Amino acid sequence: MKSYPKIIDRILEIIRENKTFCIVGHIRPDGDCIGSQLGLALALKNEGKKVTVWNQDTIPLKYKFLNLDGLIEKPHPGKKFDCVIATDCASYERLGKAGDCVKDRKILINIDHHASNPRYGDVNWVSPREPSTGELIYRLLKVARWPITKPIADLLFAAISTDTGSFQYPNTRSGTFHAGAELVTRGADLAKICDEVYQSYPVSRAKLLKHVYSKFRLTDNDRIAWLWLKKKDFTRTGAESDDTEGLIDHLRAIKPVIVACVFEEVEPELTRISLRSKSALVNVNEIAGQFGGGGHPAAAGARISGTPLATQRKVVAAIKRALKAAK
Ligand SMILES: [Mn+2]
Repeated sequence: MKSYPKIIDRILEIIRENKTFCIVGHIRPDGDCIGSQLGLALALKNEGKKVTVWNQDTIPLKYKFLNLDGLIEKPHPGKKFDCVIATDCASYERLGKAGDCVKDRKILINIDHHASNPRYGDVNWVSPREPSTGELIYRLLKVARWPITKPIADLLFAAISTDTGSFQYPNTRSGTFHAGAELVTRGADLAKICDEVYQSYPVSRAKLLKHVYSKFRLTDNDRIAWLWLKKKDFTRTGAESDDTEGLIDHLRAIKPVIVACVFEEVEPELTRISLRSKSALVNVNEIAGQFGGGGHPAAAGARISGTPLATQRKVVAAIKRALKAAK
């Protein structure tokens, strides 16, 4: 690699100096989080490190094949680590229980690509230009000249593929394809990964999709699409909260829609919102920020307290303001 950020050298120096590691990821882990956590874990193990991998939440069904060795465990208190590495985690709070259980450490490294990341680590490699944390881990391994084995290639390919919407989102760059190409050369099983991740939805998710298409609403000249997912919709369809990943893309894919928003009932007066933007002029990271959330310019989220109707009004109004300002 010709040139690379200096921070990589600093991170490699810390890794070389230490022995016990804990790699932590965010609550409700996605493909990028899981692939990055495990890909880095395998690489460190190959270097003779003692590695623990913790995530507060259960791995979604479609990503179970990535956790073959059962490396990802539930966090528990009372363990000591030389070095804790957080991957793909936009804030310390989003580590959930994993964050609570890794307080006994010498150093915290934060590797992430969320623009809203407040740089909560002792050492921070936060690169919002990168479409996935998986690509950051790939570059770390390249600079370190550590072997990219087939299992690592599978994990990093899954991470990059899922966070780029299969190499489709606009933040996908030529370097992303180079990384993907090398990972396939190193044995990443494209057919298997795509089958597990994109072609293996449970029937419950298909039922939830039926709900999406019958219940979504359009407003502001069809430039905003929004949808509510209530607890009863999950009970009725047998779907779980994990099954909601990617549902919003069906709203985003409607031609006139610029911003898509999904409201998910967490508790009667607590709503999780997901936002997607199709325009470089509308930054949903900023919209989510108004409600204490964050993410990326094109994809962000927040958790909002209050009645569902009040939340819906506030959020839709904020989206309308952003669209107006974008003119
Ligand atoms: Mn990510």
